[in-house]
Amino acid sequence: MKHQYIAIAIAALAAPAGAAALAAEMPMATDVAVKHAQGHGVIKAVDAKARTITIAHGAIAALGWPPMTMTFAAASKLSLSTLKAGDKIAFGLDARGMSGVVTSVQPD
Ligand SMILES: [Cu+2]
Repeated sequence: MKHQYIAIAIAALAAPAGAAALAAEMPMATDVAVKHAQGHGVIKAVDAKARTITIAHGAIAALGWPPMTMTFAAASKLSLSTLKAGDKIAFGLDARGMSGVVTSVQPD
Protein backbone atom coordinates (compact mmCIF):
# COMPACT_ATOMS: atom_id res chain seq x y z
CA MET A 1 0.00 0.00 0.00
CA LYS A 2 2.84 2.34 0.88
CA HIS A 3 4.44 1.76 -2.53
CA GLN A 4 1.25 2.80 -4.28
CA TYR A 5 1.20 6.17 -2.49
CA ILE A 6 4.80 6.79 -3.48
CA ALA A 7 4.06 5.98 -7.11
CA ILE A 8 1.14 8.45 -7.14
CA ALA A 9 3.30 11.13 -5.52
CA ILE A 10 6.02 10.67 -8.17
CA ALA A 11 3.45 10.81 -10.99
CA ALA A 12 2.04 14.06 -9.56
CA LEU A 13 5.51 15.61 -9.41
CA ALA A 14 6.41 14.47 -12.92
CA ALA A 15 3.26 15.78 -14.63
CA PRO A 16 3.94 19.54 -14.39
CA ALA A 17 7.51 19.09 -15.63
CA GLY A 18 6.29 16.99 -18.56
CA ALA A 19 3.67 19.58 -19.44
CA ALA A 20 6.27 22.37 -19.33
CA ALA A 21 8.62 20.44 -21.62
CA LEU A 22 5.79 19.88 -24.09
CA ALA A 23 4.83 23.57 -24.02
CA ALA A 24 8.42 24.54 -24.79
CA GLU A 25 8.37 22.43 -27.96
CA MET A 26 5.02 23.66 -29.20
CA PRO A 27 4.37 27.13 -30.61
CA MET A 28 2.39 29.18 -28.11
CA ALA A 29 -0.75 31.06 -29.10
CA THR A 30 1.17 34.30 -28.41
CA ASP A 31 3.87 33.37 -30.95
CA VAL A 32 2.68 35.29 -34.00
CA ALA A 33 4.25 34.41 -37.32
CA VAL A 34 6.27 37.02 -39.16
CA LYS A 35 4.55 38.18 -42.35
CA HIS A 36 6.38 40.13 -45.00
CA ALA A 37 4.37 42.96 -46.49
CA GLN A 38 4.75 46.12 -48.56
CA GLY A 39 3.41 49.46 -47.39
CA HIS A 40 3.14 53.03 -48.62
CA GLY A 41 3.26 56.13 -46.50
CA VAL A 42 4.92 59.32 -45.36
CA ILE A 43 7.78 59.41 -42.86
CA LYS A 44 6.78 61.40 -39.78
CA ALA A 45 9.99 60.96 -37.81
CA VAL A 46 13.33 59.17 -37.89
CA ASP A 47 15.16 58.41 -34.67
CA ALA A 48 18.69 57.40 -35.68
CA LYS A 49 19.71 56.68 -32.09
CA ALA A 50 16.74 54.41 -31.28
CA ARG A 51 16.75 53.19 -34.91
CA THR A 52 13.03 53.71 -35.37
CA ILE A 53 10.96 55.17 -38.18
CA THR A 54 7.53 56.64 -37.59
CA ILE A 55 5.38 56.26 -40.69
CA ALA A 56 1.85 57.46 -41.47
CA HIS A 57 1.01 54.52 -43.67
CA GLY A 58 -1.95 53.69 -45.87
CA ALA A 59 -3.97 50.51 -45.51
CA ILE A 60 -1.92 47.33 -45.78
CA ALA A 61 -4.41 44.82 -47.12
CA ALA A 62 -2.05 41.84 -46.79
CA LEU A 63 -1.98 42.41 -43.02
CA GLY A 64 -5.54 43.68 -42.62
CA TRP A 65 -4.16 46.96 -41.24
CA PRO A 66 -6.09 50.20 -41.66
CA PRO A 67 -4.25 53.47 -42.38
CA MET A 68 -2.45 54.69 -39.24
CA THR A 69 0.68 56.27 -37.90
CA MET A 70 3.06 53.95 -36.14
CA THR A 71 6.65 53.68 -35.09
CA PHE A 72 8.61 50.75 -36.49
CA ALA A 73 12.01 49.40 -35.63
CA ALA A 74 14.48 49.65 -38.51
CA ALA A 75 16.28 46.51 -39.67
CA SER A 76 19.99 46.69 -38.85
CA LYS A 77 20.88 46.62 -42.58
CA LEU A 78 18.68 49.66 -43.28
CA SER A 79 20.49 53.00 -43.57
CA LEU A 80 18.53 55.80 -41.90
CA SER A 81 20.88 58.64 -42.88
CA THR A 82 19.06 59.44 -46.13
CA LEU A 83 15.55 59.30 -44.62
CA LYS A 84 13.71 62.28 -43.21
CA ALA A 85 10.27 63.44 -42.13
CA GLY A 86 8.08 64.31 -45.10
CA ASP A 87 9.54 61.64 -47.42
CA LYS A 88 6.90 59.73 -49.40
CA ILE A 89 7.99 56.11 -49.32
CA ALA A 90 7.23 52.54 -50.21
CA PHE A 91 8.56 50.23 -47.54
CA GLY A 92 9.08 46.56 -46.88
CA LEU A 93 7.95 45.30 -43.52
CA ASP A 94 8.37 42.15 -41.49
CA ALA A 95 5.18 42.34 -39.44
CA ARG A 96 4.59 40.41 -36.26
CA GLY A 97 1.15 40.95 -34.82
CA MET A 98 0.56 44.70 -34.67
CA SER A 99 4.21 45.70 -34.83
CA GLY A 100 6.97 45.24 -37.34
CA VAL A 101 10.47 45.85 -38.56
CA VAL A 102 11.04 48.01 -41.63
CA THR A 103 13.40 46.09 -43.90
CA SER A 104 13.58 48.40 -46.92
CA VAL A 105 12.60 51.93 -47.95
CA GLN A 106 12.27 53.40 -51.44
CA PRO A 107 11.00 56.77 -52.64
CA ASP A 108 7.36 56.49 -53.69
CU1 LIG B 1 0.15 50.56 -38.71
